[in-house]
Amino acid sequence: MKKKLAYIALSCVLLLSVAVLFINAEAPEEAKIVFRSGLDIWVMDADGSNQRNLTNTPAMELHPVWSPDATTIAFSSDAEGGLAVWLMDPDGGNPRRITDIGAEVGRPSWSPDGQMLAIERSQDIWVMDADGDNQLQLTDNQSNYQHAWSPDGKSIAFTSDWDGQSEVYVMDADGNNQRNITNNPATDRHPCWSFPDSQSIAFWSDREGQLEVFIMDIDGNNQLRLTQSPGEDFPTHWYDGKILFTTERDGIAEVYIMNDDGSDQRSVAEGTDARLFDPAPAVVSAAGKLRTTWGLIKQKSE
Ligand SMILES: [Ca+2]
Ligand SMILES: [Ca+2]
Ligand SMILES: [Ca+2]
Repeated sequence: MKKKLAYIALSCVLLLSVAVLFINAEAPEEAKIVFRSGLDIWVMDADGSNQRNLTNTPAMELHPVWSPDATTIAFSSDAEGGLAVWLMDPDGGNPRRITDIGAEVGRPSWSPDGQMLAIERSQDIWVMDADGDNQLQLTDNQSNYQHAWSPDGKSIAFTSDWDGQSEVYVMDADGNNQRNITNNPATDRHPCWSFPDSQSIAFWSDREGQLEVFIMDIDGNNQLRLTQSPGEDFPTHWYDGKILFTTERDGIAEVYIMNDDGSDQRSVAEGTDARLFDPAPAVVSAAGKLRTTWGLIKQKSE
C-alpha cells in the first residue's frame, strides 16, 4: 500500500531538522538521529525507535546538528530571551550558550573536521572555534544565509541577495575570495555540495519558470537543469553520484532520488518517515552525517 508522506519543508523555515549519525561505521545499530519536533530537540535510533526529548523546555530549541565525533550537539535556542547558538552533550546534559543573543543568531553547522562552527547572525555568516572562541565575521552585508561547508572543509557556499538578485556564492572558509557563481536574474539558492569531491554544487532555481534542481561546477561553469516538473524540486543531499531531492510533482512533497545526470528519478519516501530526509542543506553539509543519511536512503530505495 503506497503511503505518501506529507511534510513541511521547501523554504528556509524548517519545522524539523534532522541529522543522522553513526557512532562508527562498524556499528550501524548505534546510529542516532537528532531532530527537532515542536519546541524541543529529540534523538531516536535510526529505525525511529527509542525517541527521547533532550531539551523538554518551554523555550524554543531548533537547528540541531551532531559534531562529527558524536560528542556534542550544536543547536539554536531562545532559552535566555533571544536566539543564540548553544552546545549540549548527546544526552542533553551540560547545555551551554556560546554566542551572544540576538533575533537572528543561529543555524550552526560544523566544519567537516569538527574544529569550527559556522553560524548565521543577522543574515551574515560567521565562523568560530567549536567552543565559541575566536568569532570571525565572514560576510558583512546582512543578505547572506543557507550556508554550507564543502566536504573538504576548504570553502563555504551560501545564498546572497545583497545586490537584489538571489545568487549562490562560494567563499574560502576564512571569508576570502567571495564570488557569485550563478549570476542569473532568476532566483538561485540553497547550495548543496557534491560529496565527497567538493567539485560541484546542486542548487534550486526558477530560471526556466518552474522550480527545479540544477547543478554546476564550483566555478559556476556547466550549469545544468536536472529536473522538469510542476511545483518545486529542491536538492538536499548529493553523495557518490546520487542526488536526493524533494519534489511536488505528485501533488504533495515527496522525497526522490536521481543520478547526478538527472536520470532514474524515483521516489524513496514510500513507507518511510520523511523526517529522515528533511531537506536541510546546512545540516547535512557538515562532516560525516551525509554518508549515514545516504546509507539509509539506499537501504530504503533498494
Ligand atoms: Ca523547548
Ligand atoms: Ca540569480
Ligand atoms: Ca519542478
